[in-house]
Amino acid sequence: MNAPAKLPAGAAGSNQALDLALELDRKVHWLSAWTIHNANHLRESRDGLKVGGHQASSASLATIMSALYFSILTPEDRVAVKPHASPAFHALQYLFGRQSLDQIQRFRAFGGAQSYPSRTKDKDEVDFSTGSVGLGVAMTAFASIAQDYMLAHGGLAPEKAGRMISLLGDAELDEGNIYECVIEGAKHDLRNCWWIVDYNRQSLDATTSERMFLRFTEIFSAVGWDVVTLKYGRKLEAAFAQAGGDALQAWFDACPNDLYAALSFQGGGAWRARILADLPDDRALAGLLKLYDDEALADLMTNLAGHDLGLLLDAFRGVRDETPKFFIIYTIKGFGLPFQGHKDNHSGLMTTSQMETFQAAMGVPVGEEWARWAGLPRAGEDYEAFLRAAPFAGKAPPPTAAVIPVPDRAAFPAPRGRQSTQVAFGKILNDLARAGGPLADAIVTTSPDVTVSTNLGGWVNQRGLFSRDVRGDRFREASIASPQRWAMGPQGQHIELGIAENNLFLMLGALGLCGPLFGQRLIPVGTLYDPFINRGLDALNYACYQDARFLLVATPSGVTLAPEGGAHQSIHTPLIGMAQDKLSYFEPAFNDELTEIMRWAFDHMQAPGGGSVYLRLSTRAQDQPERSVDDAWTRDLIAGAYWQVPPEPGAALAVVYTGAVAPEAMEAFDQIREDIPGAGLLAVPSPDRLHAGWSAALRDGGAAHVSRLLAPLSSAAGLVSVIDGPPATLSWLGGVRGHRVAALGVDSFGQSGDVPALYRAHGLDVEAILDAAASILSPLRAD
Ligand SMILES: Cc1ncc(C[n+]2csc(CCOP(=O)(O)OP(=O)(O)O)c2C)c(N)n1
Ligand SMILES: [Mg+2]
Repeated sequence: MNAPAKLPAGAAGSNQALDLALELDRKVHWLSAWTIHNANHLRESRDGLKVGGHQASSASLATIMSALYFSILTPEDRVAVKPHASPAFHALQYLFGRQSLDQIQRFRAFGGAQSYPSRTKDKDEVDFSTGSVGLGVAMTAFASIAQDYMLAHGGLAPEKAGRMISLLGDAELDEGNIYECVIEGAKHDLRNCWWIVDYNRQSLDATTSERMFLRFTEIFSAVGWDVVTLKYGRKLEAAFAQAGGDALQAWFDACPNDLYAALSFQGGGAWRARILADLPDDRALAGLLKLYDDEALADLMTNLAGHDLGLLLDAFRGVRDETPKFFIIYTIKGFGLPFQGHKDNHSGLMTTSQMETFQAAMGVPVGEEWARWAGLPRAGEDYEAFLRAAPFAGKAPPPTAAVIPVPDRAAFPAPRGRQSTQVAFGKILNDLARAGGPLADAIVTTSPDVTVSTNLGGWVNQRGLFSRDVRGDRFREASIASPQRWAMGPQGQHIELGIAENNLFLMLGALGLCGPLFGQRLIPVGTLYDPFINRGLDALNYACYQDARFLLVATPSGVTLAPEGGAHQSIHTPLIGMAQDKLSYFEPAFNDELTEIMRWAFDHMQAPGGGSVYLRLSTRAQDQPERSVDDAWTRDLIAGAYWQVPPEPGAALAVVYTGAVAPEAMEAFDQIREDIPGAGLLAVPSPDRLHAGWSAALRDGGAAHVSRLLAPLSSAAGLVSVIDGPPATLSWLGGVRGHRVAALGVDSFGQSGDVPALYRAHGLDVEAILDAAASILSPLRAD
């Protein structure tokens, strides 16, 4: 194993600020490596598992981060940090006094600094969570669009706008979501967005494909980005300018990724031997190499731009315009560490003896490993003063956004008459738009090319589409009849996306963070086709993970969308809705349920311990019940269920239903009551909330809503549950009080048909419910 390579040292002849930054950059390298070492080798382990952390990935990006945090970032800039450079991020925050020693000493421990930067779990201020590669990158572009929306709507003063910056690994560029995002960015005139690629040409498994930088340049230029490639450090540039330098540069540029990485690892004489073997007859080159001893040559050949702080500062300072910037910055993975360049270094950890060598090379006194300024050439006050003067030091804590009042029940009437929940949703938004007020003004809708078919048309007609520039509706101008007005402008309140559901969730994520990011809330409402939640599932999870708040309206759902057939029938989304943290899933059957759920959702999206809400709606028209709505009923509804027809004490059966199958459940129930007069009919508009309440009661004690609801039934009673979704959505009800359950639902898909045919085929019709009731009550049942 070779000795640690040189890290940037205080450069003689440069100005004092640069020297200070260079000295502190060494600390960032040191602390990130030490934090990981401490977690793996020094902290007590109770389970014997490897803790992990990425010393090589942190070392690769550390100097780029130092350049940004020490000098470039303004208080308004927001950054998504490459997930596995989290130790470098926390080291920087620690130097700035924004992170505690306790947190970094407990890196990856319960309650300590998180493995990957986390908005919600980390104690220092993380702007955007990262972890699932590619998503944090795209998030910055959508945050930029969200920022433009805020600017255009007066929610953010122009001087408070910043740049949205992603620091990404080069392997993140393999994620398809990046390209979906840049296409959307081009449509929305993306600006003030920087993506800075840590171009170490290594992924997790090995070194990566040759010369991709040419392709990246073409791709990003094509979508309107400025591509800035920073390859050589200044020492290399100086060497290339000397006699023999041209040949050295040509060799350098032609050197394959894996060879370059291997030589970086081998160091010492390996560089010289290889270059001379490749170019044996070039005397000028041989002369140039002679000027360097082996250590100096290794230092020279690994002098890439990403490890040259002064060069990075000049490049970042040189940016003067708003055009999105794509920086390709060459780096070496594990720079300065004994496994630099080794293809297997992604999860590599320095051994204790390697760490001792590294510590000595870094000049950190033994016993003072955590001390901020120990081993640095100047007094601590000098560094403190330098950091205090950095623009980033002026970053204020996340603002608290004012709560937007939600109209009361009287101002929020349920649409009347036979119709589907999808149509009713469109009417409710339309009514809100027409009535106006703070809630309507705060709502921003977005949809991936299904705006019209998810019934947002009325809303859009009134509130318009968002665009930074004004664009007329040509069809309207030409007096061509269309129910849709499609004019765009800065005041528009609908963001139309192309068909990429992943982008929808990232857009909702960004819009749903406007409160904490910019100090003023939006109420984002996104619509899509229910089956295509799967397409953007990781981005949905990512948006929830960082506690973005939004209303997701998915429609049409289930096999009830009968004639559309298999590809559009979503059968398992209820289980997604139940399993997803920070997302409450509702599937109302009637409009009075829908309006109360929406009123609650708009509050819940703003509540400190709240979350996002997912409405699984249907295109099936339903007759609406005539009933009055009061607070007690709404409480039950929001807790997940209410008795539509309460059972008599000791009843032997209840029919339980969710969503669009309400008519079948009700008709079957009417027939069942002729035989079992005391039976009950339980409406479950939110299996998710009902189950969550049950889990919470098991955990915290107390009676669960569901337990109270089921209490009147006989302990020997049967439950027949029915949903246009997986039977498991409701079958757990049997576990609450030990009732037997016959759970009806959909467990196969793919067949077109009409509703009667499909409900028959899947066992959701009246006959199936009656059969299930008969079977569960039969004394001949095997159990
Ligand atoms: C969506 C997703 N897939 C896989 C992983 C596992 N993973 C973590 S880092 C990584 C490769 C990172 O390479 P790169 O982005 O080049 O970062 P480097 O460490 O080289 O700087 C992978 C595959 C992940 N975090 N997210
Ligand atoms: Mg990489």
